[in-house]
Amino acid sequence: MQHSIAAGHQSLRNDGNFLQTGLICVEADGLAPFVLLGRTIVLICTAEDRPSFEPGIRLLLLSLGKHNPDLPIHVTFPGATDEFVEWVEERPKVTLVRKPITDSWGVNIKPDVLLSLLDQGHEEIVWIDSDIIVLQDISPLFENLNAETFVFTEEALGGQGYKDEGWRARQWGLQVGRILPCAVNSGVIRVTSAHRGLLNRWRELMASKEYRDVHRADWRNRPMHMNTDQDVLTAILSSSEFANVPIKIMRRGKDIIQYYHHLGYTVSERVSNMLGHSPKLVHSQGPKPWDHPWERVALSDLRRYFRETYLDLSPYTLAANRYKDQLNGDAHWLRSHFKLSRILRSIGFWYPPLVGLPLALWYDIAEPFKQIFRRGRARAAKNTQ
Ligand SMILES: [Mn+2]
Repeated sequence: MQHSIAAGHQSLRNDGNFLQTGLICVEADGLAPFVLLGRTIVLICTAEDRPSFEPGIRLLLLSLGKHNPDLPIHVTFPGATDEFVEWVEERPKVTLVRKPITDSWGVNIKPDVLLSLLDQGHEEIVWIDSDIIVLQDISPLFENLNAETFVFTEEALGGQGYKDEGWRARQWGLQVGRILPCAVNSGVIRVTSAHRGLLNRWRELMASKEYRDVHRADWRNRPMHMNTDQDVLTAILSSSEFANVPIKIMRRGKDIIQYYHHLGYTVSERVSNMLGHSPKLVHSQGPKPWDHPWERVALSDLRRYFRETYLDLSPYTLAANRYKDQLNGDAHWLRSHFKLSRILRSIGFWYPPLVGLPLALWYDIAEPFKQIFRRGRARAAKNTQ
């Protein structure tokens, strides 16, 4: 095993990988665990293969640097430009890898990255998606957990198949061992070496021919149990094989804002946040504000106007605005794109629970009516068959 250790500076390997803990810099084929004052500490990791996600990665790193300055972060980003590499070099806690971890890049990257980091000796790893901003110290979320506890986030309310009830496991042909209270969202997950079996199983199902074929075909025809990595994870955690893995669910609205379409940040979540239960993370699911076409929408198309304005009022964008001067890139997307969003941002004092509250109120009230209408239409269609 080759290795070299240097204090206080970064070293860049020929293949473009560098590894650094901030205190000691380790360059090795098989890595020692990150050790701080003789104690193994949590490693944060993310990976991204879409170059257009660079603003998201920057915001994740900036926000972690602000709220959890002691945590080491491992970033796999093959699309990193030289300018990005230079920017990362100023962040002593960040390790950037520009080489893809496996050939099977894409949908099954999460178990691959986590297993590879466990192989390198890390004991506890927290995966965070590149479309998440940390709003405050996240360490309390992972305190007092035993090694067996698997942590994941609650799926967004408007997410596909929010209620699972063992459905995904059955569709995969697995025996149902428990019913999860909600579908899994894999935006934030915590694993330890106790979860190797689970991660291997997750990787195995996503490497199956069936799953790969579905992902090669038109995404609109994907069955829900194979839609993304988190649907597979929901199936596995519900299966009898892994039914006794203890779980901790980070709650939507309380621990993390799952900003996804029109139910991304409900009135009750906003009220509870105003009363002091402030979420520690915000997740920009669905369209990404930094990468959105932001076309002009006529007021006559009210549905679309509201939908676009709701995205423009995202608590993710409001949180991102604090880092505007440190983004080193295009910060144009942070401005208001519609008259209504400009007004609501200023009368809400840029305070996330207040900004967007009128639209959330509208959607919360409209939703039950929409459901009744949908059910009625489905019944009518059945009767005419
Ligand atoms: Mn995400």
